[in-house]
Amino acid sequence: MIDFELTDEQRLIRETAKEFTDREIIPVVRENDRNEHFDLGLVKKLGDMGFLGSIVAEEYGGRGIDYRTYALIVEEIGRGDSASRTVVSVQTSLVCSSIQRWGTEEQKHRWLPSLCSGEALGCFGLTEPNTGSDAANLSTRATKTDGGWRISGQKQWISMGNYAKVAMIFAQTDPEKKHRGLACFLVPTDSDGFSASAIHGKLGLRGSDTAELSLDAVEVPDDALLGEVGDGFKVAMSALDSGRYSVAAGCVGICQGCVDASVNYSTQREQFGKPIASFQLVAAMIADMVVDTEAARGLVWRAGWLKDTDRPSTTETSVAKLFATEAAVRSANTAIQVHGGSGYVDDYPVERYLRDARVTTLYEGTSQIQKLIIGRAATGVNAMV
Ligand code: COS
Repeated sequence: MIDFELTDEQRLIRETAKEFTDREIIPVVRENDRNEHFDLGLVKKLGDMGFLGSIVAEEYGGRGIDYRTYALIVEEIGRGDSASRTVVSVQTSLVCSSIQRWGTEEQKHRWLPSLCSGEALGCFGLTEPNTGSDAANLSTRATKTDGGWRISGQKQWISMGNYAKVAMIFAQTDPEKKHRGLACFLVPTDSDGFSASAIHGKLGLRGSDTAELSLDAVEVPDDALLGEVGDGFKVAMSALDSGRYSVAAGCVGICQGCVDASVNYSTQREQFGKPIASFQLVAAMIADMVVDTEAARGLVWRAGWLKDTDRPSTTETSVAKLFATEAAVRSANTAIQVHGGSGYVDDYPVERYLRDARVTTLYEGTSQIQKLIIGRAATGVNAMV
């Protein structure tokens, strides 16, 4: 049975994440956003707090917490700043959880402690200029050499790609095998032939680093393979099972931030001689945000409970991701409406919430991909072939 009662430990961790967000993140978020500044000092603090790789086992440098507790942390950080939340999600869910699940003991000991502490960053190189939703159809090629592999290709929209020490690179080893030919490699980013360049001009997530990666005949040894040759697609999909969950939890934070900001503003701001909260149309907007927040949180917690109890969770994760990301966009848009003209400038967090929320219905699987996954589970018919 799902139990909504938090344990004392979960309350403490949530409170710690909340205090950290209020003290360390919120005071710098506006300037980082304005300056497109990827704040490495903040990344270090996230690592020091144990917020990177927290679901990784303690023997590899993580905190060994469960998925529901992880969501509490991610929600709080997401309330403060989606750029910081992206660091937590990518590092923890896409990179660390993949290495923990698919890595050899040697790979786990080599990479996880420094990733969990924040000393090193990792990135997830799946998407390419011509490959987004159709993730099995990669152009990046890995060719066998004596004792290793040679990888060539381009990767696009890669969070933290300019700062990562290790990149998970998905590549095709045998095009005839389609998704069963894919392999994932742990590529040190200082390898010869590896380069990254920053992507600027984003609508939101301006405090987040986004890169295009280029691999020009990068040579890696056999032990860079994460999983077996042919496991690449499963490595990617299992990473996204965790990554989509984390994005959803971050969006609960955006929704909650919209409620908090709108309650504050509407109880202070007076028009027609009284606080605007006393107008029914304003109350209705706030009620919509509250409902979206609570529904999104419930769906995230359900997906987390399934993961914590080792039950299948792919469809429920898509449900949570679809609802929470769309709810965050809706709530941010509504929160701006509550704030009026003040919501349109960055004195308040709500315009940033809207800009930052917008990408969440795109990355880690668009809303349309989530609907196809949910629809297939409901009907038994695959609308993707
Ligand atoms: N975990 C582990 N394995 C999985 C899995 C999961 N969550 N989902 C599917 N697989 C496995 C299947 O079991 C199947 O294995 P076999 O080859 O042994 O049969 C294989 O992967 C292929 O499964 P399927 O053909 O069903 O693929 P899907 O329909 O699941 O995938 C979509 C198609 C479109 C859903 C997938 O390509 C996708 O999610 N695309 C979006 C990609 C994305 O999110 N990109 C953003 C990148 S991060 S910014």
